[in-house]
Amino acid sequence: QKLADQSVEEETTDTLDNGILVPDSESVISSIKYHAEFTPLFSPEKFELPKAFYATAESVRDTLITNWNTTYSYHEKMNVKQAYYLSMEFLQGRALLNAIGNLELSGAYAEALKKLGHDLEDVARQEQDAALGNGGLGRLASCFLDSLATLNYPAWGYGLRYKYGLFKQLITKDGQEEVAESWLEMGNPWEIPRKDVSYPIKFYGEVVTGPDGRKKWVGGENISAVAYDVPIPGYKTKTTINLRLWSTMVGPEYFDLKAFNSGDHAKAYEALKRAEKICYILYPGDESHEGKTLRLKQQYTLCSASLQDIISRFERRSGDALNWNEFPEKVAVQMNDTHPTLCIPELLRLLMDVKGLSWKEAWGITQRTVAYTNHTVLPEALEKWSLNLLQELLPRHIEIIKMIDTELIDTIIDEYGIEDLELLKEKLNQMRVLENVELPASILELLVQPDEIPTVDSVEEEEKSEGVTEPTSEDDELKVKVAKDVVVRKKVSFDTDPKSTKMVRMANLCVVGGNAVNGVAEIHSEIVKNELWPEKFQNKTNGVTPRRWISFCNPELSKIITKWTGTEDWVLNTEKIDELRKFADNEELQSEWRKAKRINKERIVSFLNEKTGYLVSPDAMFDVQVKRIHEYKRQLLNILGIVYRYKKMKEMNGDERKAKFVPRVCIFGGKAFATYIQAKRIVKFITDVGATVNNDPDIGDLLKVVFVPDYNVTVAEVLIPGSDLSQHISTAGMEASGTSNMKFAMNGCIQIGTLDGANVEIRQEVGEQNFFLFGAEAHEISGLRKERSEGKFVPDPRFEEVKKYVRSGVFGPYNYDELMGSLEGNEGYGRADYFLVGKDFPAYIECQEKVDEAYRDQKKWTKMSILNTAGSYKFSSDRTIHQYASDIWMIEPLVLPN
Ligand code: B1N
Repeated sequence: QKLADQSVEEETTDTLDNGILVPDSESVISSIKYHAEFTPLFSPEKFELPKAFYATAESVRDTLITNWNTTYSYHEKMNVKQAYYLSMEFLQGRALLNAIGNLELSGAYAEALKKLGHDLEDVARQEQDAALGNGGLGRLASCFLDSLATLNYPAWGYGLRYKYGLFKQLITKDGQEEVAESWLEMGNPWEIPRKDVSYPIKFYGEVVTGPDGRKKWVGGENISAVAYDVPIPGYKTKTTINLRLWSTMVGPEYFDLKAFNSGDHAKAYEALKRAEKICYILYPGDESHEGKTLRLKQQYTLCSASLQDIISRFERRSGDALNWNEFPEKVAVQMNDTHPTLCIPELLRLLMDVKGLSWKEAWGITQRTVAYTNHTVLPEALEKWSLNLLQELLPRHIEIIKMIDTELIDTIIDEYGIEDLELLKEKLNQMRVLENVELPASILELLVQPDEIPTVDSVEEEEKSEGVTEPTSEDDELKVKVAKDVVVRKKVSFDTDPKSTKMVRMANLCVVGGNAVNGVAEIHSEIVKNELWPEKFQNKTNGVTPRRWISFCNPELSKIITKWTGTEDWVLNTEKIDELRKFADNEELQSEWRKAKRINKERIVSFLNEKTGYLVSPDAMFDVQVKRIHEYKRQLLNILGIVYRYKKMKEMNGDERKAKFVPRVCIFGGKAFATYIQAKRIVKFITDVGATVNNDPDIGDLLKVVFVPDYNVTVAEVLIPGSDLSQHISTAGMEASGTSNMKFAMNGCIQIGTLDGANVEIRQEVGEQNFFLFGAEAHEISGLRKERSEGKFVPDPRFEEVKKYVRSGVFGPYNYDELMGSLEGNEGYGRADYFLVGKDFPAYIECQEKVDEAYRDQKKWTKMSILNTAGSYKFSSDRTIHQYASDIWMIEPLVLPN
């Protein structure tokens, strides 16, 4: 291979009307060749797939960096208000096809690679998923970045650069096994290490007061956060925003040379290891003290480094006109759930202790700057940190948090008064930031009426009545104080329990500290609302990017949408997709629609075959539930429904079976948190059912059950386009929104679901008759649970039958007592069917019969499918981002000049 031509720009042949230069395949070839030659990762003679991927990615990265620089300089010059999305998770998936798709270079790259002897798809498959997230919350952050760039909003993402992302899931005979995923091993072509951008981060230490009266946090453990920038290209725009990920390290001065020379190598590296450990893995288990400290260090690193970066940008852009009161006019910080809550005390600390502002000024600025999105109402997921741990790790922040708590108590007393102390007590317990912490003395004093305050006389009077003849103390003042304290405490009895831990409630801190609080779907936002600041509470229904989740993952369907809506504009203006509605009965569209689905199903067939060895028929209905494994998401309801179906099949002869049931391939996928035993049992159960059913010669293609290992963004991109039915069957009121439900609807999959999260809005948009609804509603749940725990629930005989069948051992030797027992609330199994699987079971299997019936009529089914796609346009993350921009962040798009 000879040295490639480096002058890509000169060979550029085309300019689009948005000013973007489009290189032709020849210039792409020379750029790929150039990088193949100068990226000496692989053998120089050959141009095999891994090398082709890295060279291609490097070549795309050149364009990204050019656009990234242009965007940055323009933002710097215009100095407009900018939004910062802080998230502990970004679930980016693969970047190559997304980048060239957004840059409209897919054609040029496919052609270039073909000439170099490779297929673009094969090259793209070389890329590892960037899995810096657990599930919906992290993927939402990534969809938001795509929309922000596409819509030309001045915005950045901030996160952590975990060395190991989400674990890789293996499915073995024992169920799930976790393996570390080292996605950075071969190098990450999409990141730009910024050794020039780093900030000091401190842990532990102590707070002292300086001669100027300012508080100073000194000593402790000191590390640096170093930036890695990931350019995020928008679709059909030059705007390329930044995802800045922090990595942690220490400078060479922390390398203990003395220890090293004396042979104590471990000690020499101690500080370095301690610093690097912070960014080793996504969400370390937090059962242990060590784990908790590490997670808190991660959260604080994200907050502190990002805010120092934001503040230094604000100062630089302000120049001589620096005015701290204008900070909220230039900066909006969005906290993705409570994980970055420390932003609030950290911004206060930086403004007061470093920049010298007063408490009042700093508090006002902080409240105007930050906002909070809530993603869950599950009590176990609401973050609380022990006061002692925080005190130890972040001593200055705990002082600040106590000040916030005290102000909040004042506000609550102002709002509810002190007449009804029971009410006040209830409100304080609900809303305070600190939990199980005594009220400050100044507040206790407020709560006593003047005529209740003891005097020297009244105290002596009381002493006499209690038979005390000698005065107990000479000090009248002290006596009165003690007596007063007793009165107040008795009266208000804000009893703290010395045995339980004092806690900091992060959601409460976010609600006081932020200017907006939003839920992620209508029904969820209703649940989240609070009465003290009604004006702060909002809804922002989630969305997903139509680029990744329609255009790039489903080119077959995209062609059809473009043809029937007459334009490609729908990718940016999804409301155009609604035009399909009027052709829903059109036979030509219907036949094209089915053909596209068929192609996507065939892709799934070979994918499943490669991953699991099972060979399924594309003629069957593909019935899919893919999401994190969680009891509230009720994979157990799904698999028990399948077991029931299997049992009924076994009771029939071949002809009856064929007449009654539509052939189905039931596909599951999802990871269980490594320490979540019950979730892991569910995985094991599903694979056991599969092993029995799939090898049963009586059943053949009528029923297959497949668990796809290692579900991730890339697997979703294969499964979603080819699904017929998708399941979103959480216990009502428990799934905040869900986002895969939106992706499935966009791809013409029909849903079976409960009235939960965004399902409610999806059903409204696609039409009730195009959605299979079943199950109890959110407002009924607490009553049903009560009934359940009082033993008043009478289970449907079909539910009893199915559990008995499982226990009979048809699915192998594994002991299913624990799993089935959890549905009954037997002694030792904890909450009695808390997720109400038994309650919803009959409605669910009856609804599944309706699904079969509808599927038999392919014309009807196809119409429903078209109407799902047509009605899904609201769920573009472009819509969501416009709403955040105009209702919370107050930012405007800034289009780069040509
Ligand atoms: O956030 C998604 C929603 O669509 C889902 O309904 C919701 O379950 C999900 C602690 C979470 N809520 N909470 C989390 C993630 C990681 C963690 O450490 C909580 N994820 C959700 C997007 O709004």
